[in-house]
Amino acid sequence: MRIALNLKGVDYDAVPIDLASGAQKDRDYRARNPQGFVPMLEIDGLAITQSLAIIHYLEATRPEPRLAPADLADRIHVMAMALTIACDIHPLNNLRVIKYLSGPLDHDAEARDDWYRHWVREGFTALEAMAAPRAGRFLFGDAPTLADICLVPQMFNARRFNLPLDDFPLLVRADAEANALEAFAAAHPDRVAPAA
Ligand SMILES: N[C@@H](CCC(=O)N[C@@H](CS)C(=O)NCC(=O)O)C(=O)O
Repeated sequence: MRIALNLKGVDYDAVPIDLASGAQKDRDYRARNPQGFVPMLEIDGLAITQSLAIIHYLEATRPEPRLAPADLADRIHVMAMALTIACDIHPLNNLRVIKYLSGPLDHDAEARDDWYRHWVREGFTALEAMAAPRAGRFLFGDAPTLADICLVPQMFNARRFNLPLDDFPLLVRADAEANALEAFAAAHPDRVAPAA
């Protein structure tokens, strides 16, 4: 969400939520966002949850610069790559899933990390093949799209879990190209104020 806001040039105030301490589950926050996840965006009198819904809203209301190609077939291809990450990779390695593995299911850190790397490796393998026919500097062509917006945080996460990335040269290149842009760099967790 931060990357999309930056690319669109939308100014925002960030309200950090400390996920490690479970602040996303606070009653006050859940009253506004029943899923108890971040992000949530308050904009134009709306409170929007789900990153892809937020990005869809930004794209519809602030069309420039485009985050998906104008041509329908190209746009659907970009959307499929974004969904591969947002629907099929990320949910399996989300904090609450990882915590459930080590908590109620009593798996040790090695099993938990194996789980993480297995699903990301499988997803990245598919994504690398999907990107291959149309990739340029980015996952699609030479300008960042929705697919790169989803990719960059997942790559950050993959590195945290020491997933070898040698088999994914297109993903590594798109990630590097994206991070060289200020809109992406400014959204990096290290550049965002921690929760109080
Ligand atoms: N599908 C949602 C996922 C949101 C989500 O899972 N956010 C994570 C942080 S990246 C979260 O709030 N996790 C809290 C938890 O798992 O308890 C989206 O794309 O916005």
